[in-house]
Amino acid sequence: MTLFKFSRLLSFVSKPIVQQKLNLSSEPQFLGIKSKYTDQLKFVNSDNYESIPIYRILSTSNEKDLPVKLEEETLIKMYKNMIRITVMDKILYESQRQGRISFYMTNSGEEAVQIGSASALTSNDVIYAQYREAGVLMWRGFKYSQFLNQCFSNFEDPGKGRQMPVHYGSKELNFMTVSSPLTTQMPQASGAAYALKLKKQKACVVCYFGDGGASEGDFHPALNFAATLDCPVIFICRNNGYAISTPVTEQYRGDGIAARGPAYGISTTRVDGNDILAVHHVTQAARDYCINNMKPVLIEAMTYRIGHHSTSDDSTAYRPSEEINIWTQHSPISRFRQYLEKLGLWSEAQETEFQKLTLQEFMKEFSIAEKKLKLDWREMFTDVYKEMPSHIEEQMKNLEDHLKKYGEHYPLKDYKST
Ligand SMILES: Cc1ncc(C[n+]2csc(CCOP(=O)(O)OP(=O)(O)O)c2C)c(N)n1
Repeated sequence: MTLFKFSRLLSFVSKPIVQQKLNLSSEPQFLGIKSKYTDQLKFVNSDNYESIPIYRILSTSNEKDLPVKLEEETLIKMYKNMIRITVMDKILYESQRQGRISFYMTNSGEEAVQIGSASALTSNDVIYAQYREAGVLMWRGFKYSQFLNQCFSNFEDPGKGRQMPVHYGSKELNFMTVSSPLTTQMPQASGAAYALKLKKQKACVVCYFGDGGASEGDFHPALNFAATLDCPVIFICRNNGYAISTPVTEQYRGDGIAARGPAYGISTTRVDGNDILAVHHVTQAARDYCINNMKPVLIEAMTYRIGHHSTSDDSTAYRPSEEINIWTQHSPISRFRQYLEKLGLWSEAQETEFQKLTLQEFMKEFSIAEKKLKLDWREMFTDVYKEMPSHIEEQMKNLEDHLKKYGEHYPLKDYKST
């Protein structure tokens, strides 16, 4: 005992004591904080905090010399994709009302956030979405038939008809499959970005989420891990004013979502989400920064959810219809269309023609997808684990026996059979 104490004392004494002398009267020496001392007692709050401005390009005053230079072809492609989303939304929304699909969520009002950001990325960038980002997938080349196969849960849905409509995913297009629990994709996105960094890939992860989602616990580790582990991930918040019936005024008291970025040490900006060129520009700049510096970025895109939350919601029960009308008139689509018309790149006649063709094309795919059978019911038991364990195999067998006896009570004709 004595010997042990003595040797510990010796080792302590033998180490040189290099303690820095703290000078408490001048610069603070606290680890990790770049602050000054002050003799003024002050609380930082919304009265003295300067709100983060909203970056925009498409205003009436400065449209001659925009900081974004895009080929005419690209501008038209961007606009056409915005229209394609609205056509798809209209048909799928109405088809849910007719009971032909079980559920749907529209994207109206947010087409510019989706197409503006997607068009600034490369196909190597990995997407983690919430559920209101169909345009991102569309920009990447997801076909009408693919959207439809998922919504109809038919045998050609790569998700094998297991999830609700709009829970899209595409391995080929680097778009992770959507899942319902809000914000679980956020820490996963940080992790995926960390993996990209380890693999030294010149790509980033882009993670979309809503203003409501940002109140989830998972938002915080996602941002903190991304910052502390220097992950090349762009977080794009679609701040559309509502989380179902909860307005943002009840969601937070701070300066939106953007204000939280610097608190995590993340480069942050706020953009007019109804200005497609501004969204494109910030996403492009964020991507460059993210990949060159191996650091995360937070973008808050200010927009408005013009449609109902989903087909299970009637938003006029909690917000005035005048509010919806105002945003409909100033929609991201009408703003971009005005710009293109001024450049002579679009016209009323082109609009009518394109809407007509898009509708025809979509309806053709719709009737094909609607008629397709569902997968063999046995697929309900596969992929729970990679290999099917014996107890699940037994459950499958039980159902098989059950259907042999009582099959007439089930819609088996809608399913493929082996
Ligand atoms: C963990 C979790 N809690 C609650 C829900 C139910 N829910 C689905 S969408 C939603 C609102 C999300 O709002 P926001 O993130 O702002 O996205 P928006 O629908 O406006 O695009 C809620 C509460 C859920 N899916 N997951």
